[in-house]
Amino acid sequence: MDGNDMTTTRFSRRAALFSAATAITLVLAGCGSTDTESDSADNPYGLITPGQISVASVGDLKPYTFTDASGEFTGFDVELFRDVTARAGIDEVTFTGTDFSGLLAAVSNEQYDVGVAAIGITDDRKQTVDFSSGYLAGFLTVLAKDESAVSYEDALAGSRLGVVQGTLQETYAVENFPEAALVRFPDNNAAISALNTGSIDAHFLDYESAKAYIEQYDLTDVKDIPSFDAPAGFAVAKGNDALREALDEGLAAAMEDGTWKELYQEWFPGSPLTPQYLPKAEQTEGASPTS
Ligand code: SNW
Repeated sequence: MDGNDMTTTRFSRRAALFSAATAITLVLAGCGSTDTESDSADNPYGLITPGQISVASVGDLKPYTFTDASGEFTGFDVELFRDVTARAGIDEVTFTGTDFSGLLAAVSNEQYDVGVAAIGITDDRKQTVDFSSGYLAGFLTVLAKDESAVSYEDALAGSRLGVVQGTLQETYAVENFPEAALVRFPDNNAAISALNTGSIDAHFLDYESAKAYIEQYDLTDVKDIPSFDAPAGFAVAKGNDALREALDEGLAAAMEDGTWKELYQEWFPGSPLTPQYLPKAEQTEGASPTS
């Protein structure tokens, strides 16, 4: 059975369930029941499994989202998401590692309730999913073994440049590094292995992950490119407004009471704070992201 068959089966099952549920609702409605109201009271955010939120993520984007030694998901985005969902009264959160290239489609197909993986909000992606408000604005980084390996001044012409498929880095490279030979990888670990063994000259990824890999291996940050116009957000299926609004409310509360700031400083020590995500009383104190 291929992926399409599975999707079809799932949708037809859902359709069958839906018509069964509709029939029951109509019968109950005839008896004067308020079944529709109690349905939304039991599952106010339209979760696939009521009371439990399933999250599509990636396992190798340290320190945003990654699996620790015991296989547990953690990182800035993960812990912020747990905090935000707890505020919405959802305590059961299950994370699954997926390939980034299929992540938004999986959320759109309702295989998962949410996508959490430093996913930059863009108009392009908004055609597939809806997003919470932004919660993280940073840089895209070109990482190489050493400065002499590539020439940024020549827009990486002739260099073999790794990108993870489906990322903003891929889009940016196609537009801005036309003379580079792009090598697409399913995830960062595969790309970093290729960089370490010399089969690519550089890898293009998110700034904080680049920093983490620099600490782990002997690598160099060649260039940081601002991506503040595409802050990361939580992705939900199109039209799931109840869930999106609950996430927005939780995010606003986590920013206002200093939780966002605490998590940011824990996971991204030394990185500049973004003023608009700080408590209102502190917003003038923060460094601007361009400083
Ligand atoms: O656009 C940035 C945002 O400003 C912040 O720095 C967090 O990362 C971004 O959302 C970009 N992230 C990439 C993307 O959205 C890669 C995500 C990934 O590798 N999972 O395509």
